[in-house]
Amino acid sequence: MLPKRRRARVGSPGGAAASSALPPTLFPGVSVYLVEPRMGRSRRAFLTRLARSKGFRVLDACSSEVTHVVMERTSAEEAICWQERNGETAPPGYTPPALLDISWLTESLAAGQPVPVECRHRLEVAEPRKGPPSPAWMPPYACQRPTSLTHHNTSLSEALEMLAEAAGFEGSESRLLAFCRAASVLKALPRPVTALSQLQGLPHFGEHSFRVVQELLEHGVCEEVERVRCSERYRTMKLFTQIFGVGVRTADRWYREGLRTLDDLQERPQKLTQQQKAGLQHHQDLSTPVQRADVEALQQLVEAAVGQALPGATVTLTGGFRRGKLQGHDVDFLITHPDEGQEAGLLPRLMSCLQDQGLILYHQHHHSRCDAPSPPTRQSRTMDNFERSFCIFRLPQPSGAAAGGALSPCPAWKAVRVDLVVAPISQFPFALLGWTGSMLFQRELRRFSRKEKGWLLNSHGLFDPEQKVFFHVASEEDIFRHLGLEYLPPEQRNA
Ligand code: DCP
Ligand code: MG
Repeated sequence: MLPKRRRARVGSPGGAAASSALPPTLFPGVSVYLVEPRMGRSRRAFLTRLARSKGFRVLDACSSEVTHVVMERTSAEEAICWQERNGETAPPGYTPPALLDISWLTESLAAGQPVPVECRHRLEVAEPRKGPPSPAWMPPYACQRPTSLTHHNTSLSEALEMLAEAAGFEGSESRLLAFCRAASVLKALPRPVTALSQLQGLPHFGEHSFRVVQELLEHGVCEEVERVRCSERYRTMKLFTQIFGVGVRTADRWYREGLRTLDDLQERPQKLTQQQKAGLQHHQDLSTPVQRADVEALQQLVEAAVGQALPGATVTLTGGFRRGKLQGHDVDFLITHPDEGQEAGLLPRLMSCLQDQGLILYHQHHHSRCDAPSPPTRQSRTMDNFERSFCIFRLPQPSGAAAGGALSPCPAWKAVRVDLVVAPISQFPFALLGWTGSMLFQRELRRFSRKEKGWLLNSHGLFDPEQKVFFHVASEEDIFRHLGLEYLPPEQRNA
């Protein structure tokens, strides 16, 4: 359903006055009619306005004056059925119009005049259409294909991911996933998308994502993306959810209460949890991306403290930085010990060691909620039960470093979000896989396990509910092997 503001505008393709007073035409002998089904009402209105602004004659109704009928994503068979239905009332001697694919119109708009009609434009030609080669086959699950950090379709995937984020702000998980999956398909393509025909046959490209890409290819901008990006709702939800400790539900409640700015929140400290207060207090630093150099400095500090708290314990960088990202919103570390059980009690000791060095501005300890892996449930598929600490580190800065959020002009430290997670060695490969992400890669891996194998996967284990057994693994490679998937290193999991 279109928002009210748009619905009101698109009642007639060219606005209320369009059919009664058509603008002058530059191209006599060409009268265009755009067929609405498949094209959609708002897109038809948009194209009508655009074509008229370039001097084309576009008729609102299909009459005997029409010379060029334009359809979108319509097969030759469907086009001919449409023509037969509409030809029933044609007067004697009437020459049927050309039935054309949208490519004729977009090429004509780009050329600023009607281009000659070629075979490839005609829908009544029931031969296979010539055009750019169809894309290579793309496996449907993101865990079945490598996705590196850099790719060929950044502006398209970013537009879809913004719509995904906005859908998430409205609590629409299914739309969020649909946009994320389409964006992820674009990231995995071997070349830039320059023509819509390249999207043919790709998985997860629904009508909505297709339309967004179409607008971006044809006009360089997508009206919906721009409208959402500039909306007060999106901007406020983005601002609030970026605060440490604030999820979509809280941000939505604040929005509905009329709060819009960080100052609005500061004025109501009684509304805030301790975590959110800490998040607000260090907001400037925390909203500045963490850099690689910070990650390396943090890893040294954490490794030294872990070595003191439990000799032999290991620290592994996970999250986006393990996937090769150069910047991130936080730093994720996974800690374990080669002897099962030795890791018990490690986290409190580690935290006091870090606190004694003045490295912790805030931390929240979450106790492990189970000792042994339990069969994954719907909830535990997204959140695991490992003992963890969500921290804000006070990271010393090398002298002369660029200013962070602290008040002095050349700050001696900056606040950085760090997640410390402790896993027993028997579950370590699953924890490593889960915490390495990306979020979509993990969701797809879990969906693949469930749908294709009938097994349940989470950050604790891989479970066969029929045999009621857990698979024992020694590495991430083992997990991919059990699932019958080609191993993808972390840098190729940027789905
Ligand atoms: N993760 C998860 N479920 C959660 C939290 C995290 O599966 N509830 C996984 C997927 C993430 C990874 O852990 O990719 C790390 O989470 P982050 O939120 O830190 O995300 P990234 O590290 O990928 O990105 P960044 O920190 O740069 O935003
Ligand atoms: Mg992270």
